Amino acid sequence: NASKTAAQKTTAAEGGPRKRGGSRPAPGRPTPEPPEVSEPTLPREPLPPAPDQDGPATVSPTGQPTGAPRSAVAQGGAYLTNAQGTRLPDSDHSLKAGARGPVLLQDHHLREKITHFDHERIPERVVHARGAAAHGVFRGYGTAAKISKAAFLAKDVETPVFVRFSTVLGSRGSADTVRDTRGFATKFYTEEGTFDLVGNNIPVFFIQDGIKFPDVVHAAKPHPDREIPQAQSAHDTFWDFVSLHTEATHHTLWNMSDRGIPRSFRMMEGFGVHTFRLTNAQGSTSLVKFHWKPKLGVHSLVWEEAQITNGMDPDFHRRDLADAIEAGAFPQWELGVQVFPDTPEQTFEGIDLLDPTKIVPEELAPVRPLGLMTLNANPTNFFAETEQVAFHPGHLVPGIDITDDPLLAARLFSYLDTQISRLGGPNFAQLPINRPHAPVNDMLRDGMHQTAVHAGVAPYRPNSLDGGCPFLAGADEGAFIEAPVELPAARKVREAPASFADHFSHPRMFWLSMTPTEREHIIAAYTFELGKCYEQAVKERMLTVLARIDPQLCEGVAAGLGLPAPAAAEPLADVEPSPALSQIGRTWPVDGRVIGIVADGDADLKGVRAARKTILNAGMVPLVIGPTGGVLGSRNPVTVQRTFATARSVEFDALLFAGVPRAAADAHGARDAKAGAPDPDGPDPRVLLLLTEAYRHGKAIGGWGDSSRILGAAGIQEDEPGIAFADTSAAALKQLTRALAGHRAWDRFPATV
Ligand code: HDE
Repeated sequence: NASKTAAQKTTAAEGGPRKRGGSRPAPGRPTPEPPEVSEPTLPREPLPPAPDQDGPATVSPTGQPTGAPRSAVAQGGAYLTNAQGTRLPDSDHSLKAGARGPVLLQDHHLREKITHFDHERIPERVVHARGAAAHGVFRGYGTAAKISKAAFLAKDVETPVFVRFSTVLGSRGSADTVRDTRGFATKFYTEEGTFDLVGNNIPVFFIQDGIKFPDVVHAAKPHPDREIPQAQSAHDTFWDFVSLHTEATHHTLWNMSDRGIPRSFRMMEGFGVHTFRLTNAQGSTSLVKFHWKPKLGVHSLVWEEAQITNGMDPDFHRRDLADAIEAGAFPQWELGVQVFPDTPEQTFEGIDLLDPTKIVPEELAPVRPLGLMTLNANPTNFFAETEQVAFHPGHLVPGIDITDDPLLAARLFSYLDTQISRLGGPNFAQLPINRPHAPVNDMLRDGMHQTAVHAGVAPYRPNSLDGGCPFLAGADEGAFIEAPVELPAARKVREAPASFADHFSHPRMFWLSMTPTEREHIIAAYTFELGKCYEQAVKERMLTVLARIDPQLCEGVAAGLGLPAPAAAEPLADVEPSPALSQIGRTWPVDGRVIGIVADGDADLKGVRAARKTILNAGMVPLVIGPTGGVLGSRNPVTVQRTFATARSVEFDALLFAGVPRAAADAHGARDAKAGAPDPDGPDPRVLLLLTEAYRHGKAIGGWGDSSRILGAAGIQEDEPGIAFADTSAAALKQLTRALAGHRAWDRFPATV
């Protein structure tokens, strides 16, 4: 969000003080200027007691508000009560027969407190268990009326949304930066009912028919005997399945590409995957594929960076999203559609639109923008919102309908079914996060966790006792009427259309669309994953699959595995590349990028202060990395935000050196087990590690004064790509920012394919 001042964007990412509870600034309302923030070790006054430590605060004993927002604290009243509202005198001691005596079964407060605790967890999602979410708004550009009558698209209106991003394979507590597909599910609370766009960051899927979903998920989940490995596909059962089941080839190739390890949820595309059918006010229909395009561009981690991040900060993506929103740097995506004529064949340029393993290249059908989504508020409570949100691809509104994609059909069944076991019954739509914003007037009654008190006696139709109410709506009253699609006369069969048998033309198109660097990454990813398999037969079979995509890919992976590369069994598909699929070669806004400024007490601190200001003004986040917590310098000191002990390269998009910090002989963590105390004249080894990792990961590295000396210690040449040293901090930053716009110094990566 370029309109926010840079300073407004820094509070959370700099580790600054958090607001208690949720933050929901109204869109457009400025976030207050952040105070200078510090490493937690900086001496300071003790924190004042939190309101709940300080006695009754939010409401007075007579229930009068005292000023603090109720939503910001856990307590809704002055006194602790049990679940029945009875005030409690003690919540720390069980009721006992004497201080040293047995605990009494009659202690209802004890039983209620422990019983509730015992049931605090609900089953995690069978897939997409780990996720993070945010609230926001979607504003239609009002350009969709020609193709859809859905009011939130066709009119220039603002619709509240809730978006949940997720990994697919890992458990709720798994790491964020694993190689996996990411879920991108959006709930639009429209005035005509709730519309859920339950998509992924990859536009194709492993299977063409929903009946195969348990197979692919069983193969990809950890092995059932030892339950390893967690949250990844690098194991035998996954590769066993996908090497036999070649319709998974396209999706797997995307997973092995950089798309499988996104830099941030904010930098991912989203796709509806299936083809949908839109209907306009005149009743004409068109087929569409939904796309989310991130304003910050599509960026990925590099593999080693992703692995280090899994250990350093398993919550990396979750933290990144929440910090950006809390700091006012609201992530944005444009929603767009590729539009195709709704012909009986349901194909476009020979591509079967009902086959979810195929894409339509954007060069053939451009993505037409329909509106802009801005995520501007973090959830107040993870469980109530992120965990309990229930998406369903069948939550549709007038103007948006499904097609006969056989994968979508199974999903339409599955999501309702899964919510019943996950959320404990059929009334999950009454949970606050799932409640439609359109008025609900259904005849669904009773069931587990019913929270509505339905009046009246006639929840049935027809009735006379409620005066015949409620009435049925027609199209003019906004009813959802399924598009009256002609169905061909057909036989009942368990078959797929002939076009579904093509499993290789689109993987080949994807491969051909990649730059040499991206191809290197793909070869390395397959080599890693197959190298983790124990079964030789699985590796060999997978190589025969890769040979059908491209011989270079197959040879590269075979060489890494130490196996012979088989030749393709059939001629390779003759396809054109689609340049839109590559992530490399364009420039993007540097908004929200994190620059680590390395300095110690001897550094040019005036330059550090100036650099901080310049970085903030450019909408980026400066983090000063110093030898210890506290401050650098005494007059006009600079606050240290990360220390050599707490910082790791993965947190930064670029590094800026204000000097070359030397190793302190007594620095814990700076000593090598074998070498003992580091060379007192050399750079601190932890800083050297920062530098070498950032370099290996293609990050921009710069500095001023004589700080370029540090390059020599790491064996880096000053004239290499993405290396930006200059006389002043301003000149170095200028070069550094230019390099950052391309995301990484791609020329630094080897490209032999
Ligand atoms: Fe899902 N999927 N899925 N899926 N899916 C679920 O629903 C399922 C598929 C996707 O953040 C589950 O509420 C079947 C494609 C997302 O809460 C479950 C099939 C796409 C999320 C389910 C698919 C997705 C889910 C588990 C094949 C991309 C997370 C918990 C027929 C277009 C939503 C839940 C969230 C979640 C079933 C295939 C995306 C079990 C049977 C294709 C983003 O119902």
